[in-house]
Amino acid sequence: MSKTHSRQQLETLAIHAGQPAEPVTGAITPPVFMTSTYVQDGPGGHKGYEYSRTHNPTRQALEANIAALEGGQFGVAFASGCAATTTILHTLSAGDHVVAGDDLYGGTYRIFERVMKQLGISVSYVDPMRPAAFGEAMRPNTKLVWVETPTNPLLKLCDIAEVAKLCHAAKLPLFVDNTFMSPVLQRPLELGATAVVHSTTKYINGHADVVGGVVVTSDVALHERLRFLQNAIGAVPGPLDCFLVMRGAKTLPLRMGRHCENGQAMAEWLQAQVGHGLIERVIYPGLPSHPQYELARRQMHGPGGMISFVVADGRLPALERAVKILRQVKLIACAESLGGVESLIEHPASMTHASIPVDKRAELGISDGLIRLSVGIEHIDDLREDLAQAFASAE
Ligand code: P1T
Repeated sequence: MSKTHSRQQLETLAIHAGQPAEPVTGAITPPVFMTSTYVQDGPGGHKGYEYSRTHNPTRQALEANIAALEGGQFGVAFASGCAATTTILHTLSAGDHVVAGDDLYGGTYRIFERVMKQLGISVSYVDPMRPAAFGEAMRPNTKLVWVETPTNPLLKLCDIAEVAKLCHAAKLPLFVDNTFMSPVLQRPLELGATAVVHSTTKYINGHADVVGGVVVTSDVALHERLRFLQNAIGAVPGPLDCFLVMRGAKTLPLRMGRHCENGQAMAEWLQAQVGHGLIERVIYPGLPSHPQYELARRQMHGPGGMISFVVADGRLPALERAVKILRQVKLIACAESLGGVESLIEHPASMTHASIPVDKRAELGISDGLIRLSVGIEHIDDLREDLAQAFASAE
């Protein structure tokens, strides 16, 4: 990020960072460089672009834009959030060890357990709400610390600054998956993280039409290694996807404001129903009932649009009630993913977190009655009305 960038506000950076007018025509919008290769004058006679897996101007524009939003120097874009995670983990070697928070997106857990383990990389999972736990789990062969905050799906928080202190003392890089917050609501690099990871599929793109990922860091050596691996492994996003994510990112600050307003209003409405038969518990960092409400206020610039709630056993068991609700919603879509303009609802135990073994899910608290709601930016009255009619079906 240039000096000019650091003086600008997020609303401005979202629209302008990494996107100067195109030099040939003056086009205000970055062109989609839909090309696999670049013509050279002769061997080695290129203009800095040889092949699109290695360099693509549309991808570079996106990388610069997201880096500026996160307040980092370098962005490295990937074909998905999982591709970003996998490529990061390829900075490790057999025999290395990772300390990670114990509540993670199911696909991230699957990469740790069913992809990296086979390659000789081990992972210890710790309670992300207890920073000291990260220090206690570090071993001589620990090479990397990984957290999501808020976690997916239980919305536990991790004190990034505290964990960063422990990582700095141990000279370990701290990676923070900031997908649930976006750079608008949480600034991990400013809190001491080495790198930020995003599934851009979610809030950054925001329109449910792209799968993508990005890593942002100001660490030169890490950036060089990731840049090498991005090209060597090749999990790169196509130029049209990069263009779409960049277009989505222009309204990120505006959208996050509405996600927070709707999220807060929805969480309060749900909370008011606790104890009346259907809803047992609501988990949302903007509610004083969240066990880390104070940390949320300190670390986050807004509570976000993700709410989890637990349906109680009634005449029917919680699982059946949860399924009824998810089948009955009409405006809110029953679907995996989150962070788009449209509201989505899902059942972690059978959908996003089905790849976590049953006993592990039970241990973590991902119960059969747990429902996760990604509150979109529709009118809150319409969203509440839809949930109310779906709840009525599960009485
Ligand atoms: O889906 P993909 O772009 O590969 O991103 C993976 C990923 C990484 N990190 C977090 C915190 C995530 O939530 C995800 C993807 N999550 C979902 C698809 C979901 O519904 O939770």
